[in-house]
Amino acid sequence: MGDVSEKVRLTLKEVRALAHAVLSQQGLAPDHVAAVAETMVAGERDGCASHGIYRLLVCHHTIKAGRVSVDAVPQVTDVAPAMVRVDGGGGYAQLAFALGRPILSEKARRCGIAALAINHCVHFAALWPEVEALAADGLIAFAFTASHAWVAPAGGNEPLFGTNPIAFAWPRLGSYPFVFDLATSAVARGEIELHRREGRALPEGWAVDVNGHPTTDAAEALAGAMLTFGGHKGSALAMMVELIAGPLIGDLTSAESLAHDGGAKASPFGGELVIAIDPVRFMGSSPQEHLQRAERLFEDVVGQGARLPSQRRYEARERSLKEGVEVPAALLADIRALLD
Ligand code: NDP
Ligand code: PYC
Repeated sequence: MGDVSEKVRLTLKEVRALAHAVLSQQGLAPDHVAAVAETMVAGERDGCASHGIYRLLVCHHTIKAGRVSVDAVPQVTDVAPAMVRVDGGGGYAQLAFALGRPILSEKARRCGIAALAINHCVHFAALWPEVEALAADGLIAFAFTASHAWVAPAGGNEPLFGTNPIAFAWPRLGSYPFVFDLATSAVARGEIELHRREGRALPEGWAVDVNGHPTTDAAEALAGAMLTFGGHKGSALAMMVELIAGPLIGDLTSAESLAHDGGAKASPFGGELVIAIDPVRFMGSSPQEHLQRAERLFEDVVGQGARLPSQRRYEARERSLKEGVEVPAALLADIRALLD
């Protein structure tokens, strides 16, 4: 391994071109390429390395393993006035979300609250781009997806839950939306993979080895079990995600996704649940007043010297839009090697 700290600066245009080149070369259909590349560019732009262009290596592996339908055409079903379903047909989730989003937004505005169930999709991405897009439509949004059984429930030490992220967005007056997006494990698995690539030790409390003993070794953690954040509380939330992004929408749990994978080590396969709320409908006769009260809450958090979730991300975005991004040279070399 070369100098793991060496970095290369790229413009976002170069990041996008690289993502398009790698994904197209793998035979991914152009509409999927555009949707998938954009989520990676967004990750890199916002300083979310575990879900930026590192994911090109993950997609390459998943496509090569035949675990994603490269030309899937998502099918939309209008299930009910407040529910739409998009069957991803075994393709990546991004295109399915792009098709479902305008329908979900329209239904949420009409009904006050609405849900989008995405089924049979391959998921490798962060959820914040999706809830942030719904906030741009003026909506409050939640998103949930299960992954592979990598995480032990609190009190156990066998992998059962996925890293099961929960994302939330609240549109704000005149600024970026309030967004959080967090794995219900102590950290996303992608972050542990990056630690392994770069030979960095893990903080304590992220994982146990195959014998159930605490470990700070990334390879041992990947072979053993990850831990939930906040002990039994994260465990309960991880379970909720299993239920509402799995059986509730007729899709796989993380254990079922891993079984479906059959040792291919491809990205998780299953469903995603997205819920959107129209604040204007919920807030009654004076929505502006209530949105203003929410603004005071945000100001009170920041006023204590605390930071809002996504503040780091938005600051990274401002910087990247001006200066481009720094990518580890070793990662870039591995990605470029896919084009040889
Ligand atoms: P982090 O623990 O880094 O961050 C989780 C959230 O907490 C972010 O919104 C972050 O904002 C915020 N945050 C972090 N530190 C602070 C702080 N000091 N004060 C206030 N807010 C803070 O992320 P995770 O490792 O949990 O997850 C990373 C990504 O992995 C997510 O985007 C998630 O969607 C993705 N993921 C995807 C999965 C899938 O199956 N598709 C599975 C698991 C994870 P900020 O970004 O500004 O730091
Ligand atoms: O980082 O845990 C993760 C993850 C799983 C699927 C996509 N990202």
